[in-house]
Amino acid sequence: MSVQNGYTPADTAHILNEALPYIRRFHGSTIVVKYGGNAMVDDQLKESFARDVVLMKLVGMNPVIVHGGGPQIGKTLEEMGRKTEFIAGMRVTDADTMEVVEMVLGGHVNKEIVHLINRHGGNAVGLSGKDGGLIRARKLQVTRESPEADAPEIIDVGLVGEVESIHPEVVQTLDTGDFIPIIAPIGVGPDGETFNINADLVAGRLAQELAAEKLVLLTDVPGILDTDGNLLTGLDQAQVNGYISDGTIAGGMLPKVQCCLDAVAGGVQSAHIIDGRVDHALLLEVFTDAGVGTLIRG
Ligand code: X2W
Repeated sequence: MSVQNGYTPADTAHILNEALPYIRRFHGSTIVVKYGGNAMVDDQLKESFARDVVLMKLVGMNPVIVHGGGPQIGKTLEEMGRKTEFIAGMRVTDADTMEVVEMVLGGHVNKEIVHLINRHGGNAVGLSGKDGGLIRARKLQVTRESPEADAPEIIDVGLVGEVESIHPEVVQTLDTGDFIPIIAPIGVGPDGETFNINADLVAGRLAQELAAEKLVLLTDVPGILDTDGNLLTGLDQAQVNGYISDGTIAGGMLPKVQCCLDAVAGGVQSAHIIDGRVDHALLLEVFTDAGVGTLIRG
C-alpha cells in the first residue's frame, strides 16, 4: 500500500471520516475565535490558522475572528519611545496611546489577518467595533484593594473600555454573504470616544450575542492544568468554579476562564481554551474527537 506523509490511504480515509459528524453538526453554526499569541506571529502557525478558518467556512460554518495584538502595540509604542503600563491586565490608555492602539489593531494587524485569509482562498472583511456600530463601550472601572483604605481604590486606566452592547447586524450580514468577519477590539463610547477593549472580553460577548455554538480562545498554554500540571480536557461550570475557589485556576488564566464561563452561561454551547502553538490547533479542536486544550461545557 502506498504511504504519503506517513499515512496510508486507509489512515487518510479514517481521518476524513472522523470529521464528517462534526461537519454535519456544526453546519450553519457560528464559531467565534479569539486569535492571538504565537499563532499570530509564527509564520507556519499563521498559515495553518488561515487554512483552518477557510476550511471551516467552506464546509458551511460561520467563523468570526476577534484578534488581539498586545505585543504588536507594545512594540510600536516602544519604537516611538513611549512607555506603556498594565494595571489588572489592562493597558493604561491615554488619548495618544489610543491613537497608536487604533492604528496598530484596526490598521496593521487587522489588515494582515484579512490578507492572510484571503491568500488562502477566503473572503475576509476587516472591521473594528466602530464599523456598523458593532461595539458600544463604556469606561471600565478598575479597582484595587488598598490596605490603608476601607473601600477598594478606584484606578483610572484611561480609555479602556468594556462592552456595553453589541449590534451584530454587520457581522450577520457578512456571514450570510459568505464573508469572514475579522474584528479589532475597539469600541465607541456614549460621547463618541474610542475605547481600547481586551480582545478576550470582546470575543466572549460577541459569542453570546451571536448565539454562537463555540467560543475558542487561542492561547500560548496547553489549556487549564491541574495542580500536577495535567491538562483538564473537559469541565462543566461547577467544576470550573471549584478550581477557581481552590486556586487551581489563577493568575492570567482567570480572566480567560471567566470570559468562557460568561459565554456558556449566556447560551454559547461550549467554550474552548486551546494551545495556539500547536499546528492546526483550530482544525483539531473543531473537526476531531481528541481536540486540543480544555473544553468548558454550557
Ligand atoms: C489590549 C487590546 C489588545 C489585546 C491592549 O491594549 O493590549 C487592553 O489591554 P492580546 O494580544 O489579546 O492581549 N487592550 C485594554 O487584547 O491583545
